[in-house]
Amino acid sequence: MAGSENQKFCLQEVLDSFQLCLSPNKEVYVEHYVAGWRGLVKFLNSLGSVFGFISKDAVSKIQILVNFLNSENGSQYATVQSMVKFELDNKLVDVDKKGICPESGCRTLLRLHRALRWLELFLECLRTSKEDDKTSVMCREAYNESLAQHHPWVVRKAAGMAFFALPGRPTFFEVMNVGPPEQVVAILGKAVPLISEVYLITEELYLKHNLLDLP
Ligand code: 1Q0
Repeated sequence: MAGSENQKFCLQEVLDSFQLCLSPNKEVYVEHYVAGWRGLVKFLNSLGSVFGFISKDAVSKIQILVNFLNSENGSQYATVQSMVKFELDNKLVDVDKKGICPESGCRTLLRLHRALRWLELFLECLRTSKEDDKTSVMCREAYNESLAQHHPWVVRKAAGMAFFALPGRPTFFEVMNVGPPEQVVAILGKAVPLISEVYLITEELYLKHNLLDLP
């Protein structure tokens, strides 16, 4: 994946990845899940270095999951469902306290999963926004309602500062690289329910196995 974060972003690619994420029996493919995040990191990188600390964290989490996929146990990481089963059955998850498995697949994916909720809220806001609505406000509101609850003060502060550097809605839509605003809105209309479905399936799975607070 070296260098792939620097290529030009296209919203359609992200949509395709999240579309491929769900198996016929509604399991979540890790490969396509991380591909979706890779696409989003490309977008973030194209917004400038202010967001470097965010994309760096996302890239390192993507890499942890890719390493699992490429490991000898790779097939166990094919779906989020099989990953959860494999790691729990083999005691590869720090269920209570950070310790033996600080970089388990389950805790790593949980961080991206929480960020996916932010993305869902943000994209829905963007989809229904008006021309002069501020992306920074939409982004902050979505963040406060989701990810912020899992971040310490210092990260919340840094994120809050970065949001000020977000470009306005017109530039944002341009960077999405799918055509005129109506087209962006149409694609967002397809992307948001997909992302929401992937989020809900993962949320229910983690809830069922009591994994939503993994350290
Ligand atoms: C467009 C603006 C992007 C704003 C992203 C909002 C999220 C802010 C997150 C701040 C993260 C700060 C870095 C460190 C965080 C970690 O401490 C935390 C916990 O991990 P750990 O190992 O310490 O327990 N990590 C996380 O919470 C994961 C955060 C991942 C954020 C991934 C964001 C990827 C960016 C996506 C750009 C999306 C653009 C949306 C519009 C595109 C249209 C489809």
